[in-house]
Amino acid sequence: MFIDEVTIMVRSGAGGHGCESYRKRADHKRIPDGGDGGDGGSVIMRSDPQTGSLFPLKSKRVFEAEAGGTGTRNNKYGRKGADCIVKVPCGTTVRNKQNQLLVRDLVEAGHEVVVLKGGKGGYGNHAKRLTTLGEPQKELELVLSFKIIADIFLVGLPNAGKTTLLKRLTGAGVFETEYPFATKAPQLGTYRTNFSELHICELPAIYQASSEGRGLGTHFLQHLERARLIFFILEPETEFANDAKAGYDILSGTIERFNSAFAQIPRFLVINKTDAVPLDERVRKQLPAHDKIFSISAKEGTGVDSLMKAAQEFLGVSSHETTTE
Ligand SMILES: Nc1nc2c(ncn2[C@@H]2O[C@H](COP(=O)(O)OP(=O)(O)OP(=O)(O)O)[C@@H](O)[C@H]2O)c(=O)[nH]1
Ligand SMILES: [Mg+2]
Repeated sequence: MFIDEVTIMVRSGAGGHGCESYRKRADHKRIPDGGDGGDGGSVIMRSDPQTGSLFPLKSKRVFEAEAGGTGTRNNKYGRKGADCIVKVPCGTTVRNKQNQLLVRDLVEAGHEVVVLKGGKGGYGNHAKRLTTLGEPQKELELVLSFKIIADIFLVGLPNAGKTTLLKRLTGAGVFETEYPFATKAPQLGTYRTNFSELHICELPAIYQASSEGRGLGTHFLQHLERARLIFFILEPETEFANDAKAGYDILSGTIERFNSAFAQIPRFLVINKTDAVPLDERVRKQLPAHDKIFSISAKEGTGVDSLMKAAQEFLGVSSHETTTE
């Protein structure tokens, strides 16, 4: 299941208490020998490329680090409590629920933030210090929201062939279906050549009434925030629009209504299924001239190589071997 927002409770480990103890020397003098308490564990959030969504955090909502051990006699320090590491997908924003302030944006793999530092252990009475208690446990409620990081997003009307193209490009374990609205959540795959990798994401279908919350709604369009390039997957003929131009208008209108800043994201217009229905030249001329237009068949593979070559060039990744002299 795909979850893009979740609220969790995190608790740091309390510091262990310092120990008050005395050892009796041969001359009967009492020597203080109480050890310090160990520090409590911290709660750390880490972005992890192996974690695909916030779903694993949904069921376990409380994350707690270990408390530090109590100091003991004979100058023995308490054990340090283990940290609690919460793994989140790359692209997770962490906010404090109470004040809504941003704690950190965890974008790159391995980025970390200490969201709650463990309590300091108390002093023992060794070295003639006063014994103190360890710092208590602290807790914090955090709202995590996840935006997919991908180079290319596939958006389109229902049944346009987004899944078919994703599967052809990335070999992702997704399956095309004859019925519309089959893809209910964003699907990810990696397009690999010998020289580079591109992350591709199919978003669920958009149609005329999506903005009113019908079909699958438009909530998932928030993932376009970090998009570098969008492929608008269009069809020469579809039951959801009169022609490719009308389909394009629905997609671009819906995306721009969702967030007007998304109008700036570069787009390629990809007319699919041209094996079955050729694109009418008249319609092609109506499509916006400033966008790049490609005719492909995701099913048969025609045109897909030139589409990806253009995408790689556009994104500045190499599509061929470069030799160094
Ligand atoms: N003839 C032809 N059929 C295609 C092509 N690409 C996809 N299809 C067919 O179109 C139907 C829908 O394909 P999907 O890839 O599931 O489409 P989608 O855009 O992911 O659909 P939703 O996720 O349900 O919105 C399937 O029956 C595919 O076999 C193509 O290039 N040519
Ligand atoms: Mg699909």
